[in-house]
Amino acid sequence: MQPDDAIAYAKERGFFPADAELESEEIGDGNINYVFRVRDRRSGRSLIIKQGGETARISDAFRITPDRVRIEYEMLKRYNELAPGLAPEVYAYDEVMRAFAMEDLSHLSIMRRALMEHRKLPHFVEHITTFLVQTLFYTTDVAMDPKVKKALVRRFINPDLCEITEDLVYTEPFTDAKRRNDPYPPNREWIERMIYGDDELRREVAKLKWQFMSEAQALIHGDLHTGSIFVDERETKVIDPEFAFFGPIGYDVGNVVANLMFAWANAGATMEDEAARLDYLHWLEQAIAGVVDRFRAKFLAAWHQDARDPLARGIGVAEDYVDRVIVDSAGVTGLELARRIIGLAHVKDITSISDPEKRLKAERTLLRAAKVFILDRYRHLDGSAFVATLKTAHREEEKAERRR
Ligand code: SR1
Ligand code: MG
Repeated sequence: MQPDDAIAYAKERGFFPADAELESEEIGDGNINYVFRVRDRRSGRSLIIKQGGETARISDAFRITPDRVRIEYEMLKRYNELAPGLAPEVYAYDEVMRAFAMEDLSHLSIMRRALMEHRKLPHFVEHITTFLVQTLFYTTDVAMDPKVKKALVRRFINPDLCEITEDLVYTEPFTDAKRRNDPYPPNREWIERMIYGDDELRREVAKLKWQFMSEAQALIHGDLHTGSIFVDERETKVIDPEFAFFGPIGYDVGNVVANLMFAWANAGATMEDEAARLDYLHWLEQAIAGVVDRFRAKFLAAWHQDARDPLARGIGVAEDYVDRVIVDSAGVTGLELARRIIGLAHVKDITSISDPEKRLKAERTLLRAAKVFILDRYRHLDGSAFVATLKTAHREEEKAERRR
């Protein structure tokens, strides 16, 4: 689809009145899809049309089923039911065109950009933890009829998109198995030694990978980074659940946490005014800890209110379950940090750091933290432990820098 095709499509589908004067532009900036905004100049009304091609925007080497568009559309509909107000409204799905129409969120900003502009988002932690608990707890076997859940597992089998994650997140950053990693050249040798050269790290990553591939715990978003969230100072809207499938809850929580850490590294490297920098870093640290701790509190509250499995009411059962989810989230935090620095899909928070020394230091700080999140994930049980690991890695990198 091109912008003109999107106009023709919107007319044909009757999304606008016959006398509308439509304009269209391609606004996608993700790695996979082309996304069109169609707007009526007369009324100012607009909507988004998303269509799924056979390959990824970032590279034709990724062949991915357009069925992901159905998955995304159905997920967004579910989000509107489970977490009202925290996802865009969807209007219509077209099985033949593999396209759907949804609410235009142009009044909001992509969260990654907002954080790179050092904006504080006072409601983000509350919104995202509500989103996580509503969409994740209520799709577990603890809260759902197991037969209904199994039918959903079948409906959301998503092998192509899972394969991307299995390769790009769980395998290649630690092995360079397909020779397509893309480390920052001044860090290449350090990464070879500290990451590819670490056998214990690979052993722990292997355990996390088998878990991702086999644990149908809840219907996860599957790609919940800060490029998949629209925000402003009042609103939060989650988009892009095309990677959704039944997988480990920690995959979503860990992605949110890791991407706040990219913003933390960006702010540390780019904010020149010391007082403003420290203030913003503190806000991000509170957000990181807040995501973990508010997620835990809301998850337990939902459990105590709505768990339906008879075993779920046993003493300590809920606490053990959520502890495991937080530990898994620590592991995924480490994986996401590592893969965005080492692998082929980077994040602008890091690539936009223009001072080479500062970028090198930001990357090594996050990679040091990544190793601890993966290797010592079992001792990350609350938000303060996550922040402590990040700050310890920062201090260690400062010491190493002084020795260089
Ligand atoms: C080929 S897709 C690369 C990355 O972009 C998506 O947003 C996912 O994060 C994926 O890993
Ligand atoms: Mg995406």
